[in-house]
Amino acid sequence: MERYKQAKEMFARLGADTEAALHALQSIPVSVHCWQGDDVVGFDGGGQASGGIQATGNYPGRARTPEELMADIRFAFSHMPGKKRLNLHASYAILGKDAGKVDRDAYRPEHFAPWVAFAKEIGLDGIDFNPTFFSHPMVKNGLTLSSPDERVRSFWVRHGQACLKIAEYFAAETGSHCLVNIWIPDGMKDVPADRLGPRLRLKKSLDEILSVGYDKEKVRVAVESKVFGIGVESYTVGSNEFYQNYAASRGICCLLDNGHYHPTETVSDKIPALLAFYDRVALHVTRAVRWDSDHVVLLEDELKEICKEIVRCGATDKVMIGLDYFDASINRLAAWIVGQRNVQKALLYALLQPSETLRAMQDGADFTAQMVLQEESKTLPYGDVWEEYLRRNGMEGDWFASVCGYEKKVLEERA
Ligand code: RNT
Ligand code: ZN
Repeated sequence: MERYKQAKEMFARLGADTEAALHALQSIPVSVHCWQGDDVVGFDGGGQASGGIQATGNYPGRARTPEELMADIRFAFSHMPGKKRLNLHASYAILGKDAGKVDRDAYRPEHFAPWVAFAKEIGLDGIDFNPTFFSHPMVKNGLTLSSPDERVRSFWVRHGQACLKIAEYFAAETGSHCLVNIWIPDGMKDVPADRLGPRLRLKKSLDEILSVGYDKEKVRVAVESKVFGIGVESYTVGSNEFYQNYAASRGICCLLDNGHYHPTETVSDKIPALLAFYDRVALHVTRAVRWDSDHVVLLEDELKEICKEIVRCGATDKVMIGLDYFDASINRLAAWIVGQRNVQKALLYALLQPSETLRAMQDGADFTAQMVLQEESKTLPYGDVWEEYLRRNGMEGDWFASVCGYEKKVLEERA
């Protein structure tokens, strides 16, 4: 408390309001991915993730059933401050008596009813959704929506359509919008002979999915590009240029995953570029390390830069923040909590910038003062404001000790 008071004064001197920042932080939703809890396996029989993504490691305690995953989410979320949404994949359908009978192209809202009940029970802000175009026998030769095989292509179109209906159900039940993010693994390991054909088929497939008719207020559709995947290094059908043009021409939005670009490209710079044209931008916050795009989110410079852009563009309600990483080599709940808290920390850091002053300096070409203020602000006591945030959220205890206790009591029993 004492430290917070001092910090408040120090920030005020540089022109930042800690009370306003704490207030704002409390209301920015972060959509937490369900798939960190079980290494992207899901419950519909797909098994280990495929399609150029991979969860490596075999730390004990992976959630194997909906009950286990829900218990883990309930526990992990209790250590995540702020507003939370749940980000589900279609492969997390709870099929019950339809298991083995109903395939992904025919999933219905009822297969997700337990998730809705769960989201309500733990008081979430909403549910977001992802059709699952991987880990399934109908992925043929690495292709789904861009497949030249009409049986394959149409199967995945039906899957996309089914997911829009399920998203409408989520929105109706939760009273909040539902972001539907389309990512497909389609690509080639080696030099393709035809780069246009698959893209034209993808375009046609997406149009067919969107033609199903859905409530555009409640269901927000996004497309997620990627530069390459494991085993799909030479060509990605759903590239950045393809999806940005697709989204712009169809009135949907882009999802930027910060693990999906060339190493010197930054999502922080792409956010304001897109906001000049789009009402909304969706994010997958992750951390790329060499060939992997999905390491646990740490409090790094680019994460701070991303959050600064969201805040100083006045876009906290335009940028839909979601998490996307999966680490099977460490305690999965700790991984979850570390990543979610780091996004919150980076948002707090951004909210505590003297943004207006800095902007005026830039416009006045006072670049020296701008640099000085930016650098001075870096060593202000953000940690003390963060501690106050945790205190106000009733989360000032030792969360890691609590996770270790859960590991002993619950996770180790799953062996
Ligand atoms: C893959 C994409 C995609 C997935 C999730 C599981 O590279 O980032 O978003 O990680 O849908
Ligand atoms: Zn992603």
